[in-house]
Amino acid sequence: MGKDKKKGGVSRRKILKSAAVGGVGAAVIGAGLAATKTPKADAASISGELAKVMKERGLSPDDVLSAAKTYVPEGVHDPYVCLSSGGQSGHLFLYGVPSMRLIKTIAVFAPETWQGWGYDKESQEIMKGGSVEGRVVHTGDTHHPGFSETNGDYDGEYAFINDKSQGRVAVIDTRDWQTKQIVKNPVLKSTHGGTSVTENTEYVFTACQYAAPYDNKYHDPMNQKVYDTIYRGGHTYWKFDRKKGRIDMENSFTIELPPYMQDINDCGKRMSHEWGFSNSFNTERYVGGIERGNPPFEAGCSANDTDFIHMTNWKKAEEVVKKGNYKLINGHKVIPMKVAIENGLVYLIPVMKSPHGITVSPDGRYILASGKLDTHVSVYDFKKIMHLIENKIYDGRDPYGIPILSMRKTLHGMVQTGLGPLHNQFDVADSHIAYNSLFVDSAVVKYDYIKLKVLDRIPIHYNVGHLAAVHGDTVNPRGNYLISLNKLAIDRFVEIGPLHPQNHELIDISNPLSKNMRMLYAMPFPLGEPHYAQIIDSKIVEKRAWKVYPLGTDPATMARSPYRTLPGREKVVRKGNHVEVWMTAIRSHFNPEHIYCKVGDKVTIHITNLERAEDETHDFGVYYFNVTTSLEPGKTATVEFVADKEGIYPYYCQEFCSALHLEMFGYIAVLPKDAKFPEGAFFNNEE
Ligand code: CUK
Ligand code: CUA
Repeated sequence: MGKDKKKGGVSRRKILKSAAVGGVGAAVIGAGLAATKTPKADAASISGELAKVMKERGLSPDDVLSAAKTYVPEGVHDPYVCLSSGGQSGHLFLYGVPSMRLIKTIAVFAPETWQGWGYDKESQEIMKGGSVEGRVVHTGDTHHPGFSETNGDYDGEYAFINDKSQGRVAVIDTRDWQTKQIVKNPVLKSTHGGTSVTENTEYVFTACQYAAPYDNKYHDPMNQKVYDTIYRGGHTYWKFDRKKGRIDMENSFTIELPPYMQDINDCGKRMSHEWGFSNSFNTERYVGGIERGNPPFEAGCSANDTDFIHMTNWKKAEEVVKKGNYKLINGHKVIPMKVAIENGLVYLIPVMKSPHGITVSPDGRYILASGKLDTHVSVYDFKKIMHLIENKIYDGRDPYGIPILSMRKTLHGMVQTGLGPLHNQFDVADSHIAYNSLFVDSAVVKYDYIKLKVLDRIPIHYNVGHLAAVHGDTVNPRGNYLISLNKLAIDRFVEIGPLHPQNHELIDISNPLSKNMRMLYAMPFPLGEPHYAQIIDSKIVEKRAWKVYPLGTDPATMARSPYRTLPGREKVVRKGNHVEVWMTAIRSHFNPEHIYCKVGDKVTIHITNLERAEDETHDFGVYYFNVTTSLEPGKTATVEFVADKEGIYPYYCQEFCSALHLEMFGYIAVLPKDAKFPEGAFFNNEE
């Protein structure tokens, strides 16, 4: 059966109103359902039916209210989309809010066969761009997605994502939500913090995690002196070229930092615009040695009562780099610590024991840090910080000479939220309301970060990491929904063995003045462990999304592919032992349908999907050669392999594109070296 996309659905294509439904009783919901689901039925009869369903399914009025607040009718778009990291899957995921319907896997650091990611030449080249010391590494650990921003709010044009495991950053273009670039940090092995962006996406900021030598050589990790002098962390500022939509490696730089494990980071806003902040742990510089009877890292790295917030000034750093005051290490500009100190680029502020999250308030004045082993969120006041910096009032220096600012003199105050506070998000600007995740307590706390008062608390299931609110880390948070990205999901979903999904719980925060956060929905997330996520207004991204590609587009460049093939221009050419094919695909055939080559030939197939109709995707599945691609309407993609074995290799379209989809196939015929090609094996329609 074919899929006729033209029929139905269109009339309901609207975006739900952004505001969450607030304060409706079950009876009103009955009427609402009547209005959207079955327009001809009257409200009274639906209410009767609703009561019956509630009874049969054991639903309370509360459950029904939650359902009404999350239900998005068939054919209606969600008002928001959530861009979630996908942890060890190496991907990103996009789902609608409040329906929690999964919309897309965005393949980034790891191969993904549906989209041909890592299996066609164009994506293989992008992956190669992120090579790790010369090796193409196909694993990734995505943590903190960040939308590009204009004036401190998401503009939704690009998204960035870090790979903690390999110290990489990727750029995604939201015209087609595809990865366009992967870059490897030339000096840092793992970058955990970030990606967070500066107010106008001048830079994408990532902080180091595990300190290591910059030089990729051996230096004994258990020798304290070696560790102290050669191991290094850093803050990397990746220059983003908005016009090209790519990171500009040439104008990116790293500020050298001590071998403390810099952790989560955030960019300043407004008054703190020029600064980047990160937390850190292991300011002890503990080198471990569990093998020799020493305490493990977990103990040695959390011995001190305080660690450091690191703050670096990218604006001044930019000038220092312009003056040539940097070292080139592995071809990358590094501002040595000494230069950074002399130029006032770096300061440390003590923060409670083994901190984790750090988030800058919408107005840029307050920096919220929470300590995993502390029960508080520490709220630092940027004005107090700047007062100390401007007057050079230091509490001493760390062993590397970096000025330390007094914790007492920079704190606005602390608010006790509970056990294991990790991350923060903000409610509508000027409300001064933030939400704090409590990993150990398995709860989310709503609090006023100016009055330092806890307002509300809700249990979650279980062990929450990050939180995401609508535009919740921008200058203009929108409130309404909060997602709790939980690590454990014990007992929440159908039992399926030892590997559990994570659990994303949707919480209603539509009334910032009310005390009642309200649990709405739980979504199992079975695709790697998400860390951070950002929720963006759907209207912003829908405006930008392309419906189809202009005919012959290479998504890697978003420009016309040199291999674009128009109907009638298909050809198969053999030069030496290279067979090159210019192929087209349209319902429901490939042209050519037969490709001849000989054992040992390199085979390159450029395929253009000639379709102009939306969602008429074809693709190219082929036996044995371990290549594939997705062919969205208008796209040109290339697969390449060596025909190393004699035989017949069927290929076909794997998308059910029409009634005659099964007939959309062909053969690659690999002849023995000494065999003769049949008549018409090669053709060339060139003018
Ligand atoms: S980290 Cu995972 S819960 Cu990478 Cu932002 Cu805190
Ligand atoms: Cu094209 Cu199936």
